[in-house]
Amino acid sequence: MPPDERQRLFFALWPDTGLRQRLKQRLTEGGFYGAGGQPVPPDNFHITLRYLGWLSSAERRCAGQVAGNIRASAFQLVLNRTGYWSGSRVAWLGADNWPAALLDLNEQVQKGLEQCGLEPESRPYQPHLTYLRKAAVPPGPSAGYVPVTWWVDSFVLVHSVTVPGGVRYEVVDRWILTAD
Ligand code: 3AM
Repeated sequence: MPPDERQRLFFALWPDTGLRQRLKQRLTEGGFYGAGGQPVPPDNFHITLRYLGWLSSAERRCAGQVAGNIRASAFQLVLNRTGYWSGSRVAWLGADNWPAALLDLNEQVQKGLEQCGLEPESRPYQPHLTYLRKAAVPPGPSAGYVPVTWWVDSFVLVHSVTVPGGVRYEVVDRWILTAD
């Protein structure tokens, strides 16, 4: 990357291919695509850990060093509920209970990034997996949705590239979470 070229980046939890298909299948079977809106392509499914915005190469290097210094445990996520934010018109999958290990990972990321001179995230962390954008009405109660279990043993840095008709996400780095 040329030194002065900025990239739009974020840290995320990144499902593997099988999990992406399982999530899509559960959403389809539960009728959650029936209420209109713009489905997120399964290849783009993720849970944002921290949105970074447009970073210079030096900031990206710093963020990478922060990620490399993190010591956090792998954890199991049970995505057992759906939700909808009327402000952003986003429909999402979430959980009634988030593991302490995820919140610890998020905190380490937030704290570490302070040393990169990035603006701290002002909003509280609300983990979610967006599956529908521009949804005009809530897609329905969680009742028809069958929970999906996800063993999370890494997190990634993602480059968000605007393409005709949407966005393409490219994983540019990955860090392993410990097994304990
Ligand atoms: O995790 P989701 O897909 O809901 O909305 C953007 C997307 O959220 C969010 O970062 C994720 C990866 O693009 N995002 C985009 N711009 C943002 C901003 N300025 C933002 N989050 C916070 N501040």
